[in-house]
Amino acid sequence: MGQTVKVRSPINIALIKYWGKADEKNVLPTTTSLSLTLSDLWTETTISPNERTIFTLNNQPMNADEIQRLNPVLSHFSNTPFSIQTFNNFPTAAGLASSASGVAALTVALDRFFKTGFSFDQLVDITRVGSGSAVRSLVDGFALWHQEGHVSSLPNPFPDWRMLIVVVSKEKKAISSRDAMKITQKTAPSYPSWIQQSDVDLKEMLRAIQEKDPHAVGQIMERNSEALHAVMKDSQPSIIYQQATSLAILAFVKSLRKTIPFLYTTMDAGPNVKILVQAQDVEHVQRLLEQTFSCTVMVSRIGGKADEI
Ligand code: 2P0
Repeated sequence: MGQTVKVRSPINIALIKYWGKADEKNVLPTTTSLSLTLSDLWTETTISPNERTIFTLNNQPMNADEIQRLNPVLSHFSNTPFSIQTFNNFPTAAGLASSASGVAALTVALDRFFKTGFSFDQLVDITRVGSGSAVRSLVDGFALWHQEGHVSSLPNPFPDWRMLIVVVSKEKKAISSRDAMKITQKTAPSYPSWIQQSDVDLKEMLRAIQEKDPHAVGQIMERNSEALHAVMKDSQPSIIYQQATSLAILAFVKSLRKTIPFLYTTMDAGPNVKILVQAQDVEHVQRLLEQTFSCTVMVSRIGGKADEI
């Protein structure tokens, strides 16, 4: 410990979703998930020596609940006091995976600050208990978070891809992913078949990546997202993150495909819609979405991982 360290972690968007834990204590998922990081949407965490430990998020002191949630990560490091300043360059807690990039940045920053010498697999184990999907921000390319807990990656053969994020709402979500996935697992009659279909989707996705078939990747991503929202809806009570505007955007994107064939959507635990698009079409699609829905559309390049800057 000693010098100030600054770490930036990109968010990640799952193409094959994670939704449920086989082992809650060790945060082992019921399915293997696969994602890409977005290099232009990130969390930056700065750790400096300090007389007492303080936490800020976007320049505001973090509340006790938020700090408590970081305990499973913090407990692996020295309790020598330090200050942690965290900044997100995107709306926090709006289905944009802020916990994933936040926890990935925190783990890597603590590791560098205290010069722990943890191996990559040890960092994955520590990160995972802070937030399962955070482990997918620790690697570049297509990140695979395996059912057994470890992480691997595949090179991304599609350098001209971009991701658009249509911000339908910046509100904090009504129910956390952590609680919502528990409800789905316990109550959705279709949860076992969701697991089976996820396995099929993963196998086909890996083949599509290997064969460098962008449309197959997009189609599997879209159907995997639709299945996630269907199994959420099947929970009792129903979990619905999609808003009327989200559904209208999904339909609009489908209709745009007649003229721009490479456009595929995915959604997470929030109302915002993510669209996979080719770089050459970004400006046109962004303008159409902004004009039609009067909402902000963020654009990101793809790639990157949590690392010191
Ligand atoms: C995903 N989500 O694969 C899925 C799709 C949201 C929808 O991973 O309980 O914040 O900390 O492991 O990682 C969000 O869940 O949950 C998530 P915990 P996490 O991206």
